[in-house]
Amino acid sequence: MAPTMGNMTATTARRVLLAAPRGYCAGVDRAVIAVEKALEQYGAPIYVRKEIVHNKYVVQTLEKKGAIFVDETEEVPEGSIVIFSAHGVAPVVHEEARQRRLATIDATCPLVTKVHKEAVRFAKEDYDILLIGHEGHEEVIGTSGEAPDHITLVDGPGDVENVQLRDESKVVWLSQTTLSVDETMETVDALKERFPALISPPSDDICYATQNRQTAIKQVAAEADLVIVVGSKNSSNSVRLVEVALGAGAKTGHLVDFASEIDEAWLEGVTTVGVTSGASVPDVLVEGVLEWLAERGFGDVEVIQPMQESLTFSLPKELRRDLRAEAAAAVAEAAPAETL
Ligand code: 0CH
Ligand code: SF4
Repeated sequence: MAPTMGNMTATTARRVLLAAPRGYCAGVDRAVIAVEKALEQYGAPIYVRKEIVHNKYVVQTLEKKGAIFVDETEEVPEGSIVIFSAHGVAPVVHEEARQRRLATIDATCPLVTKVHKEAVRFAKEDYDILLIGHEGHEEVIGTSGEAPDHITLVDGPGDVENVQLRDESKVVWLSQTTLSVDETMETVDALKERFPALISPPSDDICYATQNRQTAIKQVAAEADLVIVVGSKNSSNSVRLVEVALGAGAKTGHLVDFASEIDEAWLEGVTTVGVTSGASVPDVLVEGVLEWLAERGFGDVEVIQPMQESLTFSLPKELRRDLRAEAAAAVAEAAPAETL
């Protein structure tokens, strides 16, 4: 049956499908606030080892407030304060910081720390550990550093054939927290083919935020001609969102840091644009993209939200301790003498 005029108008109208959950996860929120609070509490400069999270705008904004980002602990002047990024560090980095007499604030996401603990436990039990993740990524370097003699990196399904084990009967897989769920399952299936005794981690290593953002963008992508993911090029979870969108039916997909990077040509023949953002992306950047789209006739925005998120993490313990001490001192100073 031929569509009515009314239906035709509805199906050709320009619209945006905005995925939710998107943007900041609990671990990123905690890490960024940790740098901000440290700057307020101790004053600039505060050193941060590596990008606190993989987002250009976040790093630039914190730099303006007095954070100094360095690649290695040895670049931090002795006696200074250094914050470790959300991606986690190997134990050797803690040791280097001790040797330089640095005061450290560890902003490693608790869900990354959970994977570190799993690695330590399985190494103690003398398992071979197959860590699925991207070679060179900071999280993988940090986790591998917990048990370098027991951990072998497996960088995707294509890397399975290269794996060599000490003992095929005692082997477990773990993973980076920000991988594609589907691709990781492909890697695990291929590993199980080769090593039937392979056991799985006690709980998901790919975190709730990574999984939820992928689930939401899949739903959006199925109806989208173009998907725009806001995020930086070095952000693993953001890059994965583009791949997941393309795999779920989006005709095209692009990763942009800012609205100014969108190419007008991407909109040719497009009626539905899907929009999301990585876990390290503040929503102000998504708002910029939505404004850019609205100016080009894509002002109709529908939110697609398959699930809610409510998780939050408390600040790193070193910072909480000092903030508590300061609050207590302020109360003591404000209190009348007779009540002391
Ligand atoms: O996605 P990756 O791991 O590259 O990092 P990000 O973009 O900074 O997002 C936050 C994840 C931090 C560690 O899980
Ligand atoms: Fe933590 Fe997941 Fe966010 Fe990484 S993406 S910081 S593991 S909550």
